[in-house]
Amino acid sequence: MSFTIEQITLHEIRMPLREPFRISSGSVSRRRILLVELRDGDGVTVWSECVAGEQPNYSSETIDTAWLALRLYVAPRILKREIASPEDVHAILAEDFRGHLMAKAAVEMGCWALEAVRQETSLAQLLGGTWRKIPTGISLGIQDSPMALVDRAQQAVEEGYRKIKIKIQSGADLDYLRSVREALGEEAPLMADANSAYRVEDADYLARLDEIDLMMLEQPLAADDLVRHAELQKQLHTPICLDESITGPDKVEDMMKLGSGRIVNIKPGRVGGFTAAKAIHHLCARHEIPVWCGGMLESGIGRAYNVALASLPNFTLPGDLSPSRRYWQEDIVKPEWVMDHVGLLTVPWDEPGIGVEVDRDFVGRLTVHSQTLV
Ligand code: OSB
Ligand code: MG
Repeated sequence: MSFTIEQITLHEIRMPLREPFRISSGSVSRRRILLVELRDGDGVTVWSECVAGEQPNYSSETIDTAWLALRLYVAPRILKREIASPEDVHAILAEDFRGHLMAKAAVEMGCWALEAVRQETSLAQLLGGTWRKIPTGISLGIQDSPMALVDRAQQAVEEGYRKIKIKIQSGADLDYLRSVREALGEEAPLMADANSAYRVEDADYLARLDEIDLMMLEQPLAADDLVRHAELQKQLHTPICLDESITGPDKVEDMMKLGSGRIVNIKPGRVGGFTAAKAIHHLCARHEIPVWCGGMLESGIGRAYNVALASLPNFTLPGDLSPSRRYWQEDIVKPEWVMDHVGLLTVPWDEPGIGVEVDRDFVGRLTVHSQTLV
């Protein structure tokens, strides 16, 4: 059964992080989060989240550019239009409309959640999920000293996390990672994420990471530079995982052709939504490329979408899908996202839609700005 979106409301909320999160290209201590509320012709309402940050340091999009793109370009294409299936939304938003993938994804993914509610099924089942529990990793920001990092990593292992990702940059890399490896032992599942902090000229230096035996090195070079990632991968035993570089299935094809990496981080918000995320997942599965679900410090709403996606079968590595408490004093969904003591998060499997309730009163108190589009 087709549906129409009658109303889209944008909300900006502010949520302080429990601890500042520092990556090579910037730091954030309070998130400005863009939530999207979609209402269909039957009055069914769903919430989604745009994963853009406040600054254009991860991608060119920000919460402010996404707001503008949603209002001026995305909403007018979607509102009042008969939509036969959420699978059609990607193409509607792709035609003669470049970029703005995070803005598009917020609406595209919301349409999948809406369809799930309408079919009285869970988002995970609608997407073709199979896993009922998701192994969880933690992403640790750059710390002031190797000792401080070792403390945080040790604590994470005790809490049950199945993968410890360590943000690195020049001046906070080899020594930091070596200290953690020594403290946690050779079996500890460690990886590093550079967020494009290096150049291909650093290849000899980065090759020293091989001794530390990381699961992978995420996005060492620039987002648009698959060619140099391939040069670098030839000089490393450590597998390269691409994050920022992968904006669609075509980039995965390029990665495979060139040899730019061996693992893919899928963030549905980064690739324009679930249709592209599923296509990337299926392509990687066919070529035996492991994938995992990345995170963007989402609220409990964005997390629900990531968890549903991570239930697909080729998500075989732990995702950056930490429980609500890792980020927030109090999350905006009930129940909050929790991880058990062996690092597993439960996929809402039988509840219709995203599987968590949005605490509207709390969202209202956190809201600084709203705009309804019809
Ligand atoms: O590169 O994966 C990244 C957060 C903001 C921007 C980029 C990244 C990240 C993370 C956080 O690593 C992962 C999480 O949400 O826990
Ligand atoms: Mg990353």
